[in-house]
Amino acid sequence: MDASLETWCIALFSVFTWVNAGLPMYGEILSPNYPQAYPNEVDTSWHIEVPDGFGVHLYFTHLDLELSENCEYDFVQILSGGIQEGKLCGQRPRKSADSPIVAEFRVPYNKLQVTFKSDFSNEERFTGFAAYYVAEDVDECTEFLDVPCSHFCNNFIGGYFCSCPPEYFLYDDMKNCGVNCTGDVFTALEGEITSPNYPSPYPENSRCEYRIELEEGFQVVVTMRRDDFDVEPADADGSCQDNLVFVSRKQQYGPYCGHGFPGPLVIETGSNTLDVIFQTDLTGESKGWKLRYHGDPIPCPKEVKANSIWEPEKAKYVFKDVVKISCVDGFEIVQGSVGSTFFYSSCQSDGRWSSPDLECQRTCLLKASALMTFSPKGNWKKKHKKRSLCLYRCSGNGSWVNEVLGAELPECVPAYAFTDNMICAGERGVDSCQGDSGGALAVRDPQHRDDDHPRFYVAGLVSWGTKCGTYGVYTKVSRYLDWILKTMRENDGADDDQ
Ligand SMILES: [Ca+2]
Ligand SMILES: [Ca+2]
Ligand SMILES: [Ca+2]
Repeated sequence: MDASLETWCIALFSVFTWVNAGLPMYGEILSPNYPQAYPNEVDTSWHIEVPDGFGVHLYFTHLDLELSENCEYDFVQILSGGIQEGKLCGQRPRKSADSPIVAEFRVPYNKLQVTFKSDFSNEERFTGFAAYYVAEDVDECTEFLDVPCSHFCNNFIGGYFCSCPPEYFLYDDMKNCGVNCTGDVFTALEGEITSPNYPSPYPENSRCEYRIELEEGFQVVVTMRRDDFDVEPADADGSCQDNLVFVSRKQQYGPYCGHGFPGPLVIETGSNTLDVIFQTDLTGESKGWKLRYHGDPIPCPKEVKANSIWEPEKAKYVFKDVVKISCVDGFEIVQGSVGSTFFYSSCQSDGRWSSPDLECQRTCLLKASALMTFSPKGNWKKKHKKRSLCLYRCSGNGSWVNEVLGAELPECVPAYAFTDNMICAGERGVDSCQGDSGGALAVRDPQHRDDDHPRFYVAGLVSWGTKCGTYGVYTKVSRYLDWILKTMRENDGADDDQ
C-alpha cells in the first residue's frame, strides 16, 4: 500500500472524528444530592455519547444504595443498545488498594445509558453514587467477530483503516482488496492465458476480464487440460463462488469451478471474439487455471445440393473459399426470370455460404404466351377463363403439369376485356339484364342540393353483363361527352337549316 493512500484513509476517518467534535470525551454522573442522601422515588436516566470510533469506559468510585434482592428497591442500571450491561445496589468496596474504582463497565460502542431509580422509602440514609466515563479507543481489528478488512486491519485511536498486500489495490469500499487483472486483449492467432499468480493461488475478491479478439473469419478455439484447472468447488447450493466464464457473441460457456475442468476440453466458439471472465470471492483460494487458445478459419458446411457439381471438391471449406456450383444437364438455376447453368458461392466470415437459396431446378420448355405469367416460386400461372388462374409446375420429366388437368393445357375461352370506357355497377338483386341494353344508369347530381327537386344525370348506358342479378357493365358516358356534344351540335345545325 502506498503512503498517499494510507494518508488518505487516515484523513477519511479523521473527518468522522471532526464531525463528532461536539461530543464529550469524558464526563461525570452523580446521584441526586450527592454526596447527601438521595430522595425517594427518583427515576432519572443519563444518555452518554462519545465520538464515533470510540467505546465507553464507565466506572463507579462510590456506591451506597439501599440493598435488596435482585436490586428491586433502589438501583443503577447500565444499558448498551437495549441490552443490560449491569445492575447495581448496596455498597461496594474498592476493587484494589491503589484504585478508587468500585465497579466498572466497558462497551465497544460509543453510546451508553445509565438509569437510577429509588423506591418510596429508605430504612437508613444512603449517599448514592459517583460515576465517570471516558471515551476509549476500540480496536476494531480484534474486538468484533466480523473482521472489517479483507486483508490487513490497522487500528488507531478513534478509528481503523484497511490496507492490502503488494499487487492488490483497495476497493472504493475502503475495506476490500483485489487484484487489478482486467484489460488484457489477446489478438495473436494463438496464445495462453492463466489466472493471476498461476500456479500459485489466485487472489481473492477479484474480477479479471480478458478478451481474445481475432480477425474476422477466424473462430476462437479454447483448449483446457483437465489438470490445469483448480478453482474453489461449488458450495452446497451448487453455485460456484469462484468461477471462470467464457462469453462469445453467440453464447456463454460456464460458469466453471471445481478440481479439474468440468467443461469440454476443446471449445469451438464459432466467434472471433471471446471474453474470459474470472471472478473470486473472499475465501477459499486454489491454484487457478491455464488455458490455450488458437484461431481456426471459420468453416462453412459442405452442403449436398441436388443436381449440382461443386468445384473445387474439398473435404472442408473455410472462410474465403469460393466454389463454382454447376447444374447437371437438364437443370438450371432460376433466379427471377433469368436462368443460368452455374453460380459462384463464397464462404463468409459468419460461416454461411453466400447465395444459399439458389438451387438447380429441372427446366421446362417455355411456351410463352400473352396469357402466361411467371410466379415467384418458379411455377407458371396460366390465366384460365375469367378471373381464375391455373398453376402449372415444371415436372421432373421436363413438361408442365397441373394438379387437375395433368400435362394437358387448359382451353382459354373468349373473355370480355374491361376497359376505362366502362363502369361496373350493381349488387345482388340490383342489376340490369337482357333487354335493358342502351338504358340509362341515372345517378343523382350531388352538386344540386334541393331535395324537393332532385336532379339526375346519365352516368352510364347498359352495355353487357355476365349473369343477371349480380352486376352489369355500363358505357361510361363521361368518356363520350365530346362525341355527344359534337354530334348534337351537328344535328342542331341541320335542324336550323331546315
Ligand atoms: Ca429505597
Ligand atoms: Ca480504533
Ligand atoms: Ca474463493
